[in-house]
Amino acid sequence: MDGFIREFLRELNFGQGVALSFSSINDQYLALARTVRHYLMARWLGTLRRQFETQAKGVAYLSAEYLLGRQLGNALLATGLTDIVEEGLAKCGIDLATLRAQEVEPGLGNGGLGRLAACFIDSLATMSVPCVGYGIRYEYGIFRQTFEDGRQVEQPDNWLALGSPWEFPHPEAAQIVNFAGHTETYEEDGTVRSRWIPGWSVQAIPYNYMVPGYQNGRVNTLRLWSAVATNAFDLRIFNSGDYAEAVRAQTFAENISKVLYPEDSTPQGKELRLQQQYFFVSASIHDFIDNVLPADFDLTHLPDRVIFQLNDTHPVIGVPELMRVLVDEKDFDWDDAWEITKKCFAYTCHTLLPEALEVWSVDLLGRLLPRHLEIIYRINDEFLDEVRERFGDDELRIRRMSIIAEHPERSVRMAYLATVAGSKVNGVAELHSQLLRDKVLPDFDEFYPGKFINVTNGVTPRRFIRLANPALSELITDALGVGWLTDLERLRELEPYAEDEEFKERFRAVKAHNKRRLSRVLVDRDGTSVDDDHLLDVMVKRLHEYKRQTLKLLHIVTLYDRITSGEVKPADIVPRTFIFGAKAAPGYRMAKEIIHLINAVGSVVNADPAVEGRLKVLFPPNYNVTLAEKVIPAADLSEQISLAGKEASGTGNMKFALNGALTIGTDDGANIEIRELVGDDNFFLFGLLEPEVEALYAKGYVPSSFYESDEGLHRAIDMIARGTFSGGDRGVFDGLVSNLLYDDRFMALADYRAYIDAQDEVDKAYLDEDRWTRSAILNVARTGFFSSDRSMRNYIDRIWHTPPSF
Ligand code: GPV
Repeated sequence: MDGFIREFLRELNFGQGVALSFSSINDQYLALARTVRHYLMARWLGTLRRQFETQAKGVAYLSAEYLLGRQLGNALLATGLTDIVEEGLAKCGIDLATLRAQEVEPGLGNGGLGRLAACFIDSLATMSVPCVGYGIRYEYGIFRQTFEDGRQVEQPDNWLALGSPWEFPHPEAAQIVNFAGHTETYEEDGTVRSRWIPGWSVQAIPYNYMVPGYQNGRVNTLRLWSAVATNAFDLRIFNSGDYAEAVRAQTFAENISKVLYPEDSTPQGKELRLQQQYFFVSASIHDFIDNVLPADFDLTHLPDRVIFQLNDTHPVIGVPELMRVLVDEKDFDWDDAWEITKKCFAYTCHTLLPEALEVWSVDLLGRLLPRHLEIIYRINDEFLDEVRERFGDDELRIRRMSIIAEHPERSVRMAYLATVAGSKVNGVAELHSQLLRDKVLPDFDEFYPGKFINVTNGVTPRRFIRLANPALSELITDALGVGWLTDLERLRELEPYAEDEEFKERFRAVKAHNKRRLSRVLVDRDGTSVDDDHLLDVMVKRLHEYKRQTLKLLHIVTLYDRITSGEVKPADIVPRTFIFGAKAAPGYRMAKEIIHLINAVGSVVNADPAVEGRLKVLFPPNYNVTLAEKVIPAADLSEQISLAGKEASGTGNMKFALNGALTIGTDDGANIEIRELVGDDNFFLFGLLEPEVEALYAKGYVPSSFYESDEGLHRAIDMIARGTFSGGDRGVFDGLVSNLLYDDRFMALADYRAYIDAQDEVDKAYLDEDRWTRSAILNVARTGFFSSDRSMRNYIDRIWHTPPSF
């Protein structure tokens, strides 16, 4: 401990340049972060050295998003230093928790997809599998959400403002990334070759982050790219005296990594976004070839050294980029290059929503990346030749399968390109993978037998159990001993404890403790609180119509109606606190109206004395990883109520179950696998099944018929329409109400009655404390499958073939 104190004070004095007695909390946080970093450094350098020596095959995970969450707690956990640091700081009169709270989380992702990437790299480091995570160092991450009069207002997320102690910039390892210009052919040794004459370029500066394994001596690397103007470009204009133009050029270049697109599941068809994608993928592929491989490496053997995993379609432009590098820069012939490329990529699809399948117009691609467009055309021509060889001149099939779509405008279907190039294509939960094969890409499944597989998502137990829920972790360790955190199926051994009275009592105490902890956090940040004796009912996830936050609202309005109409006495209902957490994409109008309605319902319900405090609706703004770590461990009920067939997997659902919340959910995504594991008695299932949804769409869905025939629904919708939550103004939620009654794409009204009935079952179950506790313990005991360590084992065995290295 004395060693730690010395190092810490040294960082404070020499790194921050302040004396302890004059230091701010931020000084102390930065000094502590750098001190903890020292303890990981030997492992990091060791990992890099051994990796270079062994030249073992590794994963290059290509992802436009990494939703990392705070780093300090995880770094302390990885080193096993938490206790020493806590005591050492206490001797200096400093509270570790205060310093941890000072960290601004790097919000370099939107939601599930970005958080999944962060869980995966954590698991790979913990399993000693070589991996480099590649992505973008956005200067501004996901916006900070505030509410004004109940409406979402976005603030910039200046996460770097107070210092960024976890990153290591390496300007000397910059890559040049080119754009635009034209292509030309030329002759060399009697063969006609192509080359790209780019129009402009930027520099990609890598910033390295440590990805520590859990107490295993390994530290992998996350390498995020930042864009700056090339010096040459800059200086030439500057010297010509056009200073404004020089500044403009710089701004233009630096815009590329300026801000994360706050879209979730819908591609924003903007040129800048395509620039971002090519920027990080090109820099990453060159970085791997130049800096990870030895200088004399024969790229014929590239597939023995790396697999580039495409996290959805965002990095798919890497496919033509690798082809371009091999053919244009490294003189491979086309066929050899294609054989190599096909083995080097694999593709994960994260959606089924047709509007979320990314396409780029040929016009834009041709302007920004002319050589890549030529390469994509050739890949497509050769692919369609193969299709013709197999199926004859089936023109309809050819049109269906073409990587190039002709309508509404000529464009490149990035998911098709990824499927043709990828050695494997995986969905993220059983149902999703099945629907991907049967509904989204059936021609490709027929054409490529064995290419489509499932890998069900997972979450890291280090962050989402050990760090987020220390009280539960201690209880588990008391029962099972150590070792479960890296072998999460061992949670099964908790099953007998579901009948153990003392254990059950302690389990309830853990929940109560976590609720009080959450309550303190909410008091601090928003001046709200959670009542101890309330059922805590939580729906946290991006705001999306398909996820159906409106269905949750209809339930709350129905309960409110039961009270205000006199149907039930407040004292006779199970008291509940509802927590919503959700950001809406800034341009997604319906999502923003739903946010407004949640806040409006909250204001009315929370203030109405008739409710006698038995219902409470909280919507803490700016839901992020940091808040998730406090909310999830406190929850009793997890809301996973997407329309069946729309949520690819969900990963929040897994975090809740592992923390002992019961799920109320539809037969969708990974909910299905959760229910199979925990058992019907410990899961509240409701709603249409996916085939029923399809049948109802096919026969013609008329939402208003449900409104007409269900009194409770009728009353709930009328309350909203009448202005109950908008001071009598009927206009405010008119758009939302009309949407529900006359469109309701995601069938909230069709599932309303089943949902309300299931919620009434929840109430009954909650009143039986013993039964509830038993179910909650069984949820923990039976969901060890959802560790991202298991997901990673699946990827390794079925796709990557990258065994643990050392
Ligand atoms: I596509 N997902 C996301 O967060 N952003 C996206 O752009 C796309 C998908 C999510 C899915 O919606 C979740 O169901 C899934 O659990 C998650 O990706 C991780 O696979």
